[in-house]
Amino acid sequence: MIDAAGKLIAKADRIVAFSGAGLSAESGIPTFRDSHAVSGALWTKYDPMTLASPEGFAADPQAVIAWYNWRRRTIAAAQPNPAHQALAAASRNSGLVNVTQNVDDLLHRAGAQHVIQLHGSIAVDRCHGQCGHYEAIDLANPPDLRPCVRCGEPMRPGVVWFGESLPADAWTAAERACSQCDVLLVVGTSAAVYPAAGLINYAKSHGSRIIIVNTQPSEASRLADFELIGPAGEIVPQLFDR
Ligand code: BJW
Ligand code: ZN
Repeated sequence: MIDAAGKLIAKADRIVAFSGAGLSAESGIPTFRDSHAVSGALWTKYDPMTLASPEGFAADPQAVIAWYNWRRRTIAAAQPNPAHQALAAASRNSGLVNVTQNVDDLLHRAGAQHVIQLHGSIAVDRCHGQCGHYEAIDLANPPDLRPCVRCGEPMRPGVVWFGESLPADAWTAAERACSQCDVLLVVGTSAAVYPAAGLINYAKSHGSRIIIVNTQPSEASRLADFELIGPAGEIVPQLFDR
């Protein structure tokens, strides 16, 4: 299966990698369905789906910021894994486009070009009051909950929460890439969160072949031409090793 999928990639002109939290799991970053429990932490009484929402932020902004700052420190201490490295090399060498749901910076740190972040970036804060103010964040030393210097509303992570729109420029670029690719390589996503997960069906309906890499079946399994079950850090490099 890996050999046949690798041959498909080798002969493809245009490849898009569509990734999720499983891509960064082997770098030590928990996925959304993993336990985020840390004994005594402020946010452990909530689940990640509650924390990643405007309602969660309104109910307990301190807990939401504490959770994001814990994740920021985890990301700062993490390193790109062999799957990030392989996708980054393919982006440099053959123009592979990375469309990712991940908010971490591990593809960038692996040297990837063409990275489209559908759910924003954890490396910036933005004004929750939507005055447009942004600030870059030192992931190793993130700031506590604080007001926007421009309008006084709270600052929040520059990510997309449930019920919020995806960045229009990122969405447009992702749709364009997925409508034109020969192969969509889907790595480490449950494919349960929309509209991002809809890109898989969108690419398939525009003629792309679908290769899925995941440690278990996902919501997208039925769309796969090749479903490769196993860790991304082991399988993805083999797909480009020819
Ligand atoms: C490995 C591995 C290894 C592990 N190797 N694999 C249409 C239909 C139904 C619902 C909706 C719809 N349209 C909109 C909705 C509502 C909602 C939604 O989708 N809800 C679902 C839960 C049903 N979507 C939204 O609200 C979106 N906004 C929107 O649609 O705006 C329009 C609108 C406006 C107003 C009202 C209504 C609509 C926004 C979605 C934003 C998602 N945000 C988050 C948080 C980002 C910030 C942060 O990081 O904190 O994005 S939620 C979370 O889920 C995060 C992720 O990017 C996203 C996807 O998760 P992902 O990456 O797939 O991770 P997991 O954990 O789910 O899966 C990991 C996978 O890896 C697993 O399969 C493992 O097996 C695998 N794995 N180790 C390979 N080593
Ligand atoms: Zn503001």
